[in-house]
Amino acid sequence: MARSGFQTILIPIVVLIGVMGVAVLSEFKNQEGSVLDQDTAVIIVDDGDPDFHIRGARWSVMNEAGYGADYRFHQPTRYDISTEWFFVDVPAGTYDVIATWVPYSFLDYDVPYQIFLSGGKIGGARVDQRFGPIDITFQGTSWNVLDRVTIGTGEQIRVLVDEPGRTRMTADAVGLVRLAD
Ligand SMILES: [Ca+2]
Repeated sequence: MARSGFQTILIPIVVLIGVMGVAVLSEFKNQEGSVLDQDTAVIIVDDGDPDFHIRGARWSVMNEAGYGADYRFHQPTRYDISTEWFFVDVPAGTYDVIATWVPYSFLDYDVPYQIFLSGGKIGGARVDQRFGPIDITFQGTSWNVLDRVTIGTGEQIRVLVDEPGRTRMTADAVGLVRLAD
């Protein structure tokens, strides 16, 4: 059956609108992602990075989950443990300190993340690692906001977890999200 003149015009227009719609949607997604990817907006220190430090025995590197597809898992031992995330050369400003971890039902329910600025403790939060973080999503990972801090020029910020050796916990990434001035 031959197409009418109306169909001949209408079909290409419908296809064109569909293609334009897909293009606009993908552009919107890219713009949204690029804002969060700027170095000045979010700074992440992951386990295994040079600015991540770990102390104590019976830590295992796990690769099946976590931010960057890795995290550390601690089995109980009699030696005390600690993990630290250092942030150097951070531009002055106000930041939300965020953390992610891989949860298991048998992990510690009271893991203390402490935040230090140039030597002094300025805040932190206690985390129940039986449950995963839920506050925000960034780069496909869920994070909790530990605290909000203001950093001056040249100050160093670090996040410390200091626990007895009997603790079952995981250590993954910690980040700084810069807030608008
Ligand atoms: Ca990781």
